[in-house]
Amino acid sequence: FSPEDVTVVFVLGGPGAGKGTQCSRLVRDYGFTHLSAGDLLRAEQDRPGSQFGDLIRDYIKNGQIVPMEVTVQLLENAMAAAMGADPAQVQAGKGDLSGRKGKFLIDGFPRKLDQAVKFEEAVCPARFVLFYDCPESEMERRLLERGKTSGRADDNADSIRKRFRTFVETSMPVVEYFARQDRVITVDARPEPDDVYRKTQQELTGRLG
Ligand code: UP5
Ligand code: MG
Repeated sequence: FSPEDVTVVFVLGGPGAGKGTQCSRLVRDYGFTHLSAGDLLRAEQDRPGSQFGDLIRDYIKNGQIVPMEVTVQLLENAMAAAMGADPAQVQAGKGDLSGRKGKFLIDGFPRKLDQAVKFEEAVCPARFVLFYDCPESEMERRLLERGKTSGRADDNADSIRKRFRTFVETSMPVVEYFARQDRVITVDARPEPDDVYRKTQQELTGRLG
């Protein structure tokens, strides 16, 4: 996809930082398409006939990062579909996406340095990164609370601990990589959702368009 036609913003932050919560507000007000890598993986896991179902289930439960071939493919397909193209045609190199426009929030991806490099090379460079910064104690509180009703297989104390470890060891280096390139907007994720959103909007002023 060409960056002239397609706008990509990566939305990053630890597990439970509020990425999904803020993305839904941004979708409402700015006309983005929201693509959560985690949601796409969970949908693929539950898709009858998926060859990756068991693999995805296993990785998510253990808070580990699913091999990027799977995730990049799901994101690319979802982007093509959102722009009205047939993903199968695009994969076969036959779909013509030139001139199609799209604005995407890519939530929870890239989580590993090689994914960041690969995606920007193979799919589309990101405009910038929105990073929601939240202490672990607060993220843990939110996830345990959500776990009472979410049905998510990774919203339990054991999986949460593993997700935090992966975030610190593997995903924070991605944020630091973009920060070294001056491409990160950091937003304090501790306040109430509406306050975090107001801050997000202030930071975005002048950076979209
Ligand atoms: N909440 C939100 N904002 C709040 C606020 N300001 N104050 C108080 N409460 C707030 O929010 C989490 C909870 O907190 C909700 O109950 C919300 O109401 C409340 P949410 O907006 O859902 O936070 P989010 O950051 O989206 O949390 P999520 O749990 O989705 O983050 P993860 O990054 O852990 O989950 P994700 O779905 O992205 O990934 C899950 C797994 O998929 C990964 O662990 C990994 O195994 C796999 N994965 C990959 O392998 N590769 C990928 O590229 C992506 C995922
Ligand atoms: Mg989420």
